[in-house]
Amino acid sequence: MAIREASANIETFSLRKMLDIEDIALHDAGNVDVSQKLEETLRRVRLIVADIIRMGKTPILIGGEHTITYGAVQGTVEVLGKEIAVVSFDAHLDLRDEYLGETLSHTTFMRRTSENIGPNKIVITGVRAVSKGELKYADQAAISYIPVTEVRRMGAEATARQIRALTSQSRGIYVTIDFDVLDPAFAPGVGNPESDGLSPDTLISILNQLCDDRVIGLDLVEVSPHYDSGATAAAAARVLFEAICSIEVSRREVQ
Ligand SMILES: [Mn+2]
Repeated sequence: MAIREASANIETFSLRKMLDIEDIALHDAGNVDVSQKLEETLRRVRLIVADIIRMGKTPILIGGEHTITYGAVQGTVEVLGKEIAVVSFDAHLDLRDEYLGETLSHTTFMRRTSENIGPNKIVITGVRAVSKGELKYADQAAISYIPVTEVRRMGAEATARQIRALTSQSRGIYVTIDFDVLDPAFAPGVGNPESDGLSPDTLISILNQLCDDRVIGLDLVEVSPHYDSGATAAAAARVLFEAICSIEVSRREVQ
């Protein structure tokens, strides 16, 4: 709701892509009713995402808890099969096997997703906050991750090229943006802020290069209005606008 409200208060024109988001056919499908039971909420997300993809459209989800990505990827796989890649932007790996007794939460959902589509189809970018166990699992399972220091060393363009190369065997990419990938200076209103993060310019520049007609779904999550002055929600709306404009420009070129 906070990002939706913020989106009404920022300019809609993308100077990066020379496109006005108001000139793109978008539909706001409203909010998913969240159940007290996580499994039920995930089931709803899965069904809705599958429906939207079956209609030939691209679901864009906004949250909230990162665990929704697990349901969204399940819905995507239901329609398109497992030959898809998941491209994540996140300070964390979210690869724990369990956390506080739970096997399905925002700290473990990428492990479950890896078990669903296969570890070689996951790329996590902007990483800087990990546990030893997660690193061990990532290395053993051959999950690709690009630490934030590597992003800075390579620059946005080369980072996007590397993500493309790592996912070139897949039929499409599902992009998930945990907003804690940004530095808390730019996005303080997130559940688990981690210093030493990306700038909005770097994130948007990577997305501008990466988000094309191969994107089959996208989400932006973990924005927490309780911790926010409004700056995080406004930045989230801007990042979403730029990602959507990038997808649209690429599709118009293909047509
Ligand atoms: Mn995170």
